[in-house]
Amino acid sequence: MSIKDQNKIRSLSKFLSLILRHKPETIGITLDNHGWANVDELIEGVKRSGKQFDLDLLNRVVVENDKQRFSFNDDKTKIRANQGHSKSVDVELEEKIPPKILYHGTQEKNSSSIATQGLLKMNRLYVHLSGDLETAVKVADRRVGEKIIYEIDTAAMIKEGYKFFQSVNNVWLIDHVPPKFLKIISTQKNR
Ligand code: HQG
Repeated sequence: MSIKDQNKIRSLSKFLSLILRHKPETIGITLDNHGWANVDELIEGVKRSGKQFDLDLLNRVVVENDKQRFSFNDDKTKIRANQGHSKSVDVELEEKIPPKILYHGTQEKNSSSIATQGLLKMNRLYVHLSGDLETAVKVADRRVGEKIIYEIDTAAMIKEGYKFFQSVNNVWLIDHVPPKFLKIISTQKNR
């Protein structure tokens, strides 16, 4: 696949994340209560917005996606984002016991607020955590600035009755992580 081709798919993926997680109204469509968009309406809407788009490209965005961000329903008439929403939808997340440690990467500038408030979901429906350190570092590196990585003591949280959910693309999600369960494991310059 050429770089240009890869960039086109990546840019469409970003646009679909906007539509299917945050602002379906951008292309004049709606999501149902479970976050599903009608595939035909989505394709027509994206085309109306001026982008070249069709079912083949949509299939490629879904299949080639590095994080498997999107899923079709069984008969491929509907599509939704697997996680990351700010729009209030129920994507039927599975409640699950996580590994003993999960990770969260962010910017150092957030650390004093996190020290007092813990990890908050901010504009999304959940706080996003990862099962591996590498992913947390990548998440932190999405934004400019010194990064900081937290370890979350999930075993202690489970003992206190906290519920964890996992999306179908393996992102760990929770409502809130209070500061007492957080441990800073790395602070370093990234730019
Ligand atoms: C921070 C991407 C100050 C939090 C990624 C984060 C992820 C606080 C930011 C997914 C805070 C919210 C989500 C507090 C949390 N005070 N700042 N008390 N509590 N924050 O984008 O986790 O590629 O909503 O640390 O890979 O960065 O789009 O969350 O920095 O999985 O699929 O507030 O988005 O996935 O930012 O990223 P975000 P996130 P995709």
